[in-house]
Amino acid sequence: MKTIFSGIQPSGTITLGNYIGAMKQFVDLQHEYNCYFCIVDQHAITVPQDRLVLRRNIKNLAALYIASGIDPTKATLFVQSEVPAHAQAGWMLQCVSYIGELERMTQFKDKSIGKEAVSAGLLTYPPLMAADILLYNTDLVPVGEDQKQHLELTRDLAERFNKKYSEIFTIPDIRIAEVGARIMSLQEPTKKMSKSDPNQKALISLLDDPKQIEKKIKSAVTDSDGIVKFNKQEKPGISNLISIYSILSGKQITEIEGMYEGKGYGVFKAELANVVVEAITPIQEKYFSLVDSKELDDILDEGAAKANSVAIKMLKKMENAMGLGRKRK
Ligand code: ATP
Ligand code: LTN
Repeated sequence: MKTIFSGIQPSGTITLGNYIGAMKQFVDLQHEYNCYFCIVDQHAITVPQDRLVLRRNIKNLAALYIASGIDPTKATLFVQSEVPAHAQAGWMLQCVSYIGELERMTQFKDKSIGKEAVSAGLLTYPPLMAADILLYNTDLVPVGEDQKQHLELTRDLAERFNKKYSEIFTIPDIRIAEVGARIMSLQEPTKKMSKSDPNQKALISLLDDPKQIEKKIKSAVTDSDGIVKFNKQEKPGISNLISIYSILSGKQITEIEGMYEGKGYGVFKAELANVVVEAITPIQEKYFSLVDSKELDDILDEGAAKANSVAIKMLKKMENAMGLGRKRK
């Protein structure tokens, strides 16, 4: 069985973008692959986090993984900081990364724009991500489109390490969902929907209640011609809403365009709100029964133990290849 690794940051409550672009894919893939799904809390602290909120978000995310359909008896679900090999391997991979290539990462540029102080961790985030992936002999990494550049760097780092030190890493492939790889902000439809967006109206969180969902969709920015037609370039707002409708309902885009011909945005938005509520209500019900349970802690303990036992083997290979420590491990 081939291996999959992917991670989501506990930097807020996951959005419809994370669900459609990442989690929904994970659920489908868990039956065919040996899967590791990670709550990447060490990535989340590359930007300031409140300690208590971060702890809450870690548990929330774990519960949402399972509520969305991840089966912990099939996939290994764990918290990154509970497997120390990630930070250790991340350091070694930082030492094979060049500052120039890290500065070219668009996520680094986007997140540092206009900030007075930017952490060094925000710059050295990609080698930690590479460590996450490479520790598990990963064959495939399912992510949203925004992570493509980080994955290309991961592949470069693995090849560089293999050439310079020892052929120990599997070169991972990237898998991007065919549709929904980039769900856009409801307020600025040319920007991706992000869970850490300070403007709550720009995102739908998986824990929003039906009233909030209805309100946010109603106030989503669109053009003013009132025609429900998919055209990403000229009508990015309505096209984003049509994509969400299509993915969550299973209906083709052309079918949706036909259903709302001549009806205007009001009717379309009201029905889209129903589609979204219907899709996420069962997830919320499962989430609430899990989030503060001992069952969830047990799942994460077991996940960390399994991940540790696998990751430590590759970490030792890396240390041997680079000559760290006094003797062969
Ligand atoms: P942050 O706002 O803290 O940067 P984020 O919402 O961008 O977070 P991540 O934790 O960085 O989310 O990403 C988790 C997964 O969700 C990744 O695979 C990422 O590619 C995917 N993803 C994030 N945003 C979207 C989006 N708008 N559409 C589709 N996929 C997305
Ligand atoms: N960088 C990713 C989160 C992430 C990840 C990973 C994704 C960290 N480590 C390993 C896939 C594989 C993000 O910001 N979405």
